[in-house]
Amino acid sequence: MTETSKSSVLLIYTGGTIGMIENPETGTLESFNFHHLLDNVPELKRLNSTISTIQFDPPIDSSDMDPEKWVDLVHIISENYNYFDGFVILHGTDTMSYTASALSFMLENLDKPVILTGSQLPIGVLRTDGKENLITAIEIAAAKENGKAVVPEVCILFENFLMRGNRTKKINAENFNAFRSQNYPPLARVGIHIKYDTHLILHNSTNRPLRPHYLMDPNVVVLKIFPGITPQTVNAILNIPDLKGVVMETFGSGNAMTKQWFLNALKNAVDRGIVIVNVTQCTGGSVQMGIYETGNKLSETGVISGFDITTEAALTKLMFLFGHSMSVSDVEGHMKATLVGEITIPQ
Ligand code: ASN
Repeated sequence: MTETSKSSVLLIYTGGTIGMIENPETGTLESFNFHHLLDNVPELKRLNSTISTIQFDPPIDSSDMDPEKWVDLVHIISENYNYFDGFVILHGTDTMSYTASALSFMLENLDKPVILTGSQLPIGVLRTDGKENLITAIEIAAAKENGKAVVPEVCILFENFLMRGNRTKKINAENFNAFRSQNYPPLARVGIHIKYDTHLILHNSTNRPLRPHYLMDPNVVVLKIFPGITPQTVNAILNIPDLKGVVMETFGSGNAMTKQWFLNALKNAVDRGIVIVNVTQCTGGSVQMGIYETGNKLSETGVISGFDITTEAALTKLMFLFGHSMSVSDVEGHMKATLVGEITIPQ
């Protein structure tokens, strides 16, 4: 039986469409304040949990999210950690997968739920998806079994699915089902009941207390390969001053051009200590550099496989690892291993 009674949840409002309101003069959606949001969901008072709130001042569109604000979130969670059973972060959908990925690395030894949600339509709009998402997220953050959190992970709850945050991508700008976790099954399916798939959920097995991390190095970049990409473009990116890590989005199972200028540019960057992680441009599946000659050639340059990691998780993981001043070989070692369930390592 899942117990939700007497749980306390901290609701952190960062902004996003869920709390926006239409500016009558310009017709654009702008962030509004938290009280407006709560006024529109009187149902919250009927939940069994005690809910406390805190808001970003000012609330932001999630396009303005950045590593400093992830640090703010980590501060809020760690300073309130002992007073709450779970945390719900209301967040814009556009960068929600980046924030969920970053927090999964920054909150080491997490043993309480941190559930991100938001909506496609503002909460004051009649057909809003925000109410259901908010209420379900609180229910999940409050859920306990034998006194322990049911889902002690950083997750995204959106419409019908509860997903491991660092496995998600925003895949639709229109549908209410806006997120997918292609390479890992949902942790729960939300319908009339919330059905948890308990064997898929990670539990902190160390028994160590929460260890919050506050250091992220932004000297990373995404290089998306496309047919016709020029040497000027590739070289300009790989020679960015202070660049430490590259998430290289390649074709299919990790393939890219075999042109010599390209392979030389990669090898040269790797020799200068830049970590280049190969991830696929596809929304699902894994990099397997041994399958095709093209992938093999990439391997020979020193590019490493990201396996089935998402771009969002690879980028924030590089920021996190370099933020802790790790050596290149340590960063490479960690990129090839899973820290918090972000990669399926092939057997
Ligand atoms: N632009 C909004 C945001 O990411 C989109 C949303 O929340 N649906 O903040």
